[in-house]
Amino acid sequence: MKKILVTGAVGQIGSELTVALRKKYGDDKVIATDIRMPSDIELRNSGPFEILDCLDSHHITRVMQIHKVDRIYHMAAILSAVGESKPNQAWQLNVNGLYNILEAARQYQCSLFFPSSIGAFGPATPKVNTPQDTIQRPETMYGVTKVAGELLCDYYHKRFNLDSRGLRLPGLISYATEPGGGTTDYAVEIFYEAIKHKQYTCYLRDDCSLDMMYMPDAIRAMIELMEAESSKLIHRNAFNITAMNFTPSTLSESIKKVIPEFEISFNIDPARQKIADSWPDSIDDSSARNEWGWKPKYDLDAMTNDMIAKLKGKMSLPEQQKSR
Ligand code: AKB
Repeated sequence: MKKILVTGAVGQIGSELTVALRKKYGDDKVIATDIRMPSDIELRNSGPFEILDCLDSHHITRVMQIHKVDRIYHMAAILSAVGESKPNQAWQLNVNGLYNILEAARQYQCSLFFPSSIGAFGPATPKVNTPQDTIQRPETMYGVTKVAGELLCDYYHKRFNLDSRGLRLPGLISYATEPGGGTTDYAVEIFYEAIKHKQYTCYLRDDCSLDMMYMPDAIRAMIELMEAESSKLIHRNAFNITAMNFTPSTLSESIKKVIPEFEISFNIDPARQKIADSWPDSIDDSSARNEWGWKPKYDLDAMTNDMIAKLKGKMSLPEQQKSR
């Protein structure tokens, strides 16, 4: 029976991934870890939780030994916008942290999930329908760490036969835990503001096209990839995946169908706009579809409807119950 370790379990992806993994494999089979305690009561009380810093290699191996871990979802990372303001910390956590996890996975013969990103592409990458195998010369520290991560995971697979697998995730939209420090965070913030104030000032241009995905699809993709038949995986460490493609303008049109009074305005943040401009407008995920059957469930309007319904429910809860 699998014992799964999740790093970064308090973050935007980790918090929902931990709950989904506990539902699938059993509460006691999933060890949630992070450098901070979760405020979310369900996450804290539904199974084992350990404070763990991925830069502390001895502590990683101790936790793995104690819990007899045989699969790792390594979600602890610094995102693109924060990575540009703190490049040193981004390298430390995103590359040295991953290296420590890879070494522990090799030692204890664990399978490993690594989240790469559309940020692993750069200005020289073909912008539209970006192929699976293409130029990767990112100009952000976040992108540099993601390419390094993809290569490290490939290396450990080829050299040590480690079962490493990964996805190039697009921007993720979720209601349970807010994102922090990303370039695509506007696509979450906009929903909170639409419900609270019927107005949102966006820091990206109205026509800035990026690939996106609703969190339930992303969580399912991570679990399905790790369960996929190994022999079918050609691009095991960095599958392009996407579910939808929109601009701030088209997202606002979708929100207006549910909240007709909603208005969007723009106050461009040059730093985050520069990052977004260096990423693809849209990516081709046919390798994921062909090699392990990837298929998203939520398109833009389905995501918008669900997001607004779920956020309204969450916002009407008493303060202490709002973290999920
Ligand atoms: C970010 O904006 O940094 C992330 C990503 C696309 O990797 N959401």
